[in-house]
Amino acid sequence: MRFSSLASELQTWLKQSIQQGCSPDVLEHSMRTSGYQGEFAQRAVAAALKEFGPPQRTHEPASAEPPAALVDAAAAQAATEAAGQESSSRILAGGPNQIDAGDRVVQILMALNAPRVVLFGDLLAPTECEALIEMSRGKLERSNVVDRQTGRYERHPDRTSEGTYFRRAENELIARIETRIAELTGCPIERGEPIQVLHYNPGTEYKPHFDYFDPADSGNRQVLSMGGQRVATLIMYLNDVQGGGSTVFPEIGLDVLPRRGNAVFFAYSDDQGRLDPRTLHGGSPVAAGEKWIATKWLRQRTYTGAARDLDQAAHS
Ligand code: PD2
Ligand code: ZN
Repeated sequence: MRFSSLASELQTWLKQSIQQGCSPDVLEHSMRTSGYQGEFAQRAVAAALKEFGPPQRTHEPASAEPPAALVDAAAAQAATEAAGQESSSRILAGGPNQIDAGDRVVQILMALNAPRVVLFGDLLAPTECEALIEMSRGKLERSNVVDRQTGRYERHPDRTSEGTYFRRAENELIARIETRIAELTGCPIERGEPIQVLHYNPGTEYKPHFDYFDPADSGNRQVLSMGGQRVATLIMYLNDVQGGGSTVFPEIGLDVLPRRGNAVFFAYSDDQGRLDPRTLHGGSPVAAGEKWIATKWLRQRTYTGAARDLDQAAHS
């Protein structure tokens, strides 16, 4: 892992903590309790030590908490509670109204704690939305799902969109958006699956489903071997839809309306670290006009599959 690939807030925290003399153990522990995966914390600390040398003194406590990892916030809360400490039960520490995602300030329009759902505004600029649509138009194919038993990809009446993919950092725009998402979520770029762009014509939809893979299903063995479980979804809306096409969460009665540049983020772990069935969600039928979205799924570990390997989600 390169130190420079870490989110800039995390880089700053690591640098300052090392300069203050924090030991690697303390740094790793602080990161884990802030929601970072153990393996990721270990590698990030090692990369920082390579950059800034061993600490001058050891066993100093970390002076402040590392920036929260949005993706693993549920794990952070579970760790806090397991340690007998009171949890603030806030997704975004300090309750900011906006987040500096590096090259763009992103608005927070709504945040729900259980399940963890955050609605962002202005994540993408209008020109970026238009460019993503234009880049995708000529190469759309009917979307598939994976069969739970066989693992084979097939068309399914529950998912009638068409879509296409972009390899990680395939071009400057994709790389820029991926870096922004990593800054925003605290989830390193490597853990992201390639961006998928989906297009819905009137009448098409994606019936309610889970984006995580049921480990009990034999057909999911292959997808789970390519970076572990999915932990969160980010759906970016690329256009305003004339009618219908909202992203619905039927278990919690939430309906997110598509607005160009906005995005809905949701993480699947509950505060015990278990997969949360309240994250059941779907894309409701487009009633008028068309709908374009770009999705980013985030994994537990580095995603090692090809773009082709992502065209699936489990059915409810
Ligand atoms: O199009 C959507 O709003 C939508 C809803 C639920 C997309 C997905 N899931 C997905 O691509 O997983
Ligand atoms: Zn989905």
